[in-house]
Amino acid sequence: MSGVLTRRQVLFGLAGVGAVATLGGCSRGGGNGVAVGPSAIAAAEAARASTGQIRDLALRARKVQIDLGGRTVTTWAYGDSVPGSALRATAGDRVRVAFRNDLPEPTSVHWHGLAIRNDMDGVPGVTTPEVKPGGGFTFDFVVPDSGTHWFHPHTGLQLDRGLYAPFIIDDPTDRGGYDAEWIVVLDDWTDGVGRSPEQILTDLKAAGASGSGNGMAGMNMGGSGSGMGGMDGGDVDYPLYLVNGRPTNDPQTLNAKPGQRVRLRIINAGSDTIFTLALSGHDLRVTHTDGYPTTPVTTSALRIGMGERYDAVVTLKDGVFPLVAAPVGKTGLARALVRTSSGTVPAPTYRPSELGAYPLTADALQGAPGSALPKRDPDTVQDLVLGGSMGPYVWTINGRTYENTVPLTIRAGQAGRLRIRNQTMMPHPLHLHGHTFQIGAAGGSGPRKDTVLVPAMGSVAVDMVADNPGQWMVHCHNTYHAAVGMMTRLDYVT
Ligand SMILES: [Cu+2]
Repeated sequence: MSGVLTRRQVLFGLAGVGAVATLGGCSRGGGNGVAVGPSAIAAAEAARASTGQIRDLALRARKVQIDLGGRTVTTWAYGDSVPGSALRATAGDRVRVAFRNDLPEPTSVHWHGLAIRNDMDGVPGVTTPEVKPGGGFTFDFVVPDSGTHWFHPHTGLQLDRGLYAPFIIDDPTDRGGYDAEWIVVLDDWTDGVGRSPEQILTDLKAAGASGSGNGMAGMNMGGSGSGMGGMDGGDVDYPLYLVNGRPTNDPQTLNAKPGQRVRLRIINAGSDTIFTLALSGHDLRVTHTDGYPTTPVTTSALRIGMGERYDAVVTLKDGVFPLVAAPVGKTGLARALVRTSSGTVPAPTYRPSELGAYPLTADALQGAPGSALPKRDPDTVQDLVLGGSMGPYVWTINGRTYENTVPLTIRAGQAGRLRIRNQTMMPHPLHLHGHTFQIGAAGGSGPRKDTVLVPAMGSVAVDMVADNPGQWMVHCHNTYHAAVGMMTRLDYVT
């Protein structure tokens, strides 16, 4: 790695510490200025419903060589593979993850979608110490949330390497209703094939500074994957798009029998790519988003932003069927193959007609009965204005980058409403740590989520309850947007 990257990453971490220091709240062990400290975090942990089961898990970040369709690529990953092996636990388990960093740089692990204790959230400089090369950290927390979740670093651009893996939390009351389960992880891939993530960011900044960025680099007007002509999906064209770490010329084959019902657990681990997903010849019956059950909805195609998860049940037909994810506004495809009998495999470029259907997004979903937050008027209403541009390459929340952010605040027990307004020409997946929110009003029909794709020039209001004290990141889940500042915090205050 270049010295420039190391320095930039250090600055990235220090920016958080600096911003915290100016709050002047009571300090706790790690130099953290959170106004609601360790005792509140411990009390919240003690109050979490627990199965009493302890689950010891191990995780190692390391440099690995992987095969991408016949090309040997060196990247960073969890364990031996991309994605890393899924971790699994049951809601209410106390999970202890012995993490070891064998990367040449400091890293961190964020448990995306799990509303766990703040000091285990894995954000260096805010919640959890970074893990030095050769070092380790034991994460120790009760997992409250069943569903399809995942984990990744919260350090620089590391997510745009191979550092991601599913974290599946089983619901002991789930009646199932399916014969098999497939985890489907989508990603946009450059490391070792195209430019490095650091070079991509350098290029985006240079193009932005020279004026050649000026909106154009992000305006992929082809709209080939979008089903909505001209939709601006991201800033970066990637050489490869992957399903479960495999490119289209070497797809994974998922085997089952005709008539079987399979639960797909779909995770978008991409850094700069929204995908539209379809299974050729099949409808998808969407049952969950971000781990929470929804009223089931049948759709031909599903749009999924970075960080979002959807579960869908499919009843399989007889044959061979591409499961295809098209990058919105970009050229290329990601795919796996579903095989229930003999049949011809369509060409790698084959686009199922289902991709042409209007894709389902979270705003078309309703939360399942019992999934809503208690109906309640908000005690505090706060705005998040998403701004920025390609030239200069700067992305902001409330007009500020993270190093100058003015955190949102809330008191423990309050109901909060976040009004998110996107004033840019591209969608941003906004992610809140440590909580789920309800789209629309608490007690309404909207689904519960932790990541919401806010349309270009659109707005979304979400309600949440301050039941997990600490300092929590609120940020765009585009890796490059977050790296240049599209992050803020929600700080509990007394
Ligand atoms: Cu963004």
